[in-house]
Amino acid sequence: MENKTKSTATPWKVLSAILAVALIAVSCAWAFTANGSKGQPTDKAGTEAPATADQGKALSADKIQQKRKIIIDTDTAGDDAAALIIAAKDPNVEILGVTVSEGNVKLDQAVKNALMTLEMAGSDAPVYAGADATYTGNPRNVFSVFGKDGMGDQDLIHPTRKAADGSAIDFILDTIKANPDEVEIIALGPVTNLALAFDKDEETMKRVKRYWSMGTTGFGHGNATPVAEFNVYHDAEAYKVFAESGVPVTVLGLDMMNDDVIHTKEWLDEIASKGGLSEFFAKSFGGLVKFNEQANGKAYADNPDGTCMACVLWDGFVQETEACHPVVMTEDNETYGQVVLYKKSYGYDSGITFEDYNFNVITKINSKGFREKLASLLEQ
Ligand SMILES: [Ca+2]
Repeated sequence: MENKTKSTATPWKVLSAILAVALIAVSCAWAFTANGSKGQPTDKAGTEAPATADQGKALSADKIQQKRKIIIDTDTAGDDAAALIIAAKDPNVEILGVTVSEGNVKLDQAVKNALMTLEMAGSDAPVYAGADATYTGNPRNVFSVFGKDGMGDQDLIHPTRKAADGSAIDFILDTIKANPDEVEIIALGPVTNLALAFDKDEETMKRVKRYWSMGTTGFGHGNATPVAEFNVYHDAEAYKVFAESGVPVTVLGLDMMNDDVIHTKEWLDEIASKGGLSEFFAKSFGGLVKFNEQANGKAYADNPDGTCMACVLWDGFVQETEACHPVVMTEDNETYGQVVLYKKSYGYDSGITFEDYNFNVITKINSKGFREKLASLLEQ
């Protein structure tokens, strides 16, 4: 019996010892894991923090790579300035360059306006001078509703930088070649620069990730004529090259200018009183307010280019679009600058259909809070 007892007690002790060692091992593993999953430290909120400074840098580099790469093509006046500010203040955007053409004002003035706006907004994005005449060379009316200098004639424009060397057209093509299918181009003026770039190298222009255009009347009334919007009317031949090339374009027309994206004189005065970039922004609309007061009996300014940039950059701003085939009218008559938009979703009595419906025309925007968001960006 005694031997039997001894013989059963010894394996029990061995088993106990094994269990004790196993428990210690499990405890150590738990303590190691609790110190930070995957061995990394946690911050006070319990979220993972980069283990080393190098890893932190790598994360930042990733974020920079994920930024949207954009080129802004502009004939800089007041509402273009608003668009440039919105883009310059967006941490998720890299402005690769700003290309300028004549339009609202002559080329030299538009370049200075772009440089000054970027400087005020804290951006050192390069500015390239482009077309100083229309696509055909025929002079068009350059009367500016934004004042003689395009920025309200308030003595706002004293840039310390100069335009970058080289042509805007070459800059556009070289940048697309260096970043194929990654660059978005946002057109805020007559698209003369883009049309010239299409002429020079259409294949490269087809490697743009997405085009955005503030242009056309949408499905509404024009501002240059009853059927034409200013940017198209100023250089319809250029818009024809651009629109009828078949590249996909998201289009903001004039019909989307609702009360939320219109600035009253009272609101602009309130913004101007804040000084700094707010004052610069508000005063740049002074010419348009004056024009509307005299021509339309109301002191207000709409902001199509600023609204277009919100469509590009603000999540959920664009709510609905309509796929259309554009035909741009260039005959020298009442229809000059009209863009006929054939809806893909509509069956026309004529039976007419097209191979491509490359225009996505915006038909609904979520513009509530546009002014408030803009005001807060201006104070950043
Ligand atoms: Ca413009």
